[in-house]
Amino acid sequence: MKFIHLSDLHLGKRVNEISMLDDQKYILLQILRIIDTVQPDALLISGDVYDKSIPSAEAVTLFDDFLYRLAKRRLPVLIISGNHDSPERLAFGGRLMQSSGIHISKVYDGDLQPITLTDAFGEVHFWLLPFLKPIHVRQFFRRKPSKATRMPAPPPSSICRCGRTRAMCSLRTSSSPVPQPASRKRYPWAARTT
Ligand SMILES: [Mn+2]
Repeated sequence: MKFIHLSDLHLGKRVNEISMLDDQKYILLQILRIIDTVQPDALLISGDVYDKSIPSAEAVTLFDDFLYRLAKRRLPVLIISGNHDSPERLAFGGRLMQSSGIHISKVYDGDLQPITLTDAFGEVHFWLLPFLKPIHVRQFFRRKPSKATRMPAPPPSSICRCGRTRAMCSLRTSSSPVPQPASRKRYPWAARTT
């Protein structure tokens, strides 16, 4: 399967207070031209559609126009949200757009189903896993550690006076005195300064 992979469009980005929107408009037109020439089976947009989680109206309008032009070409589009995107805002209207071939990752809820596209060689499965942090997925993967992974407590006889297990103890022998911090009495100048 032949597909074009895009990411990090960062639509609406400003650099040193200068809007990149005109450049981004130009780049998206160039991408449409490449699509018309290359004729891919799908377009992937892998995160950071926008530069901010609340994008500017101009950035939203630009992306809306881009999606419309892609849908008119009957080109399947697969989009995931990146760390700059708001997954909820990017997913707005996503289920409605599916019938137009625009597939946007939903807000992660522990359940992921692939989008399956087919070409002359067979099926290709796309798993739209958006950018996630451990805090987003932890609630869906609560598992107790298995018995095999739980470490048994060492028997008391194997613990050295220094608190480490005998195997880990650098003293190697339990009869050696545990080193104590040097007494301040040995350094009379230290006592004078306090
Ligand atoms: Mn990025």
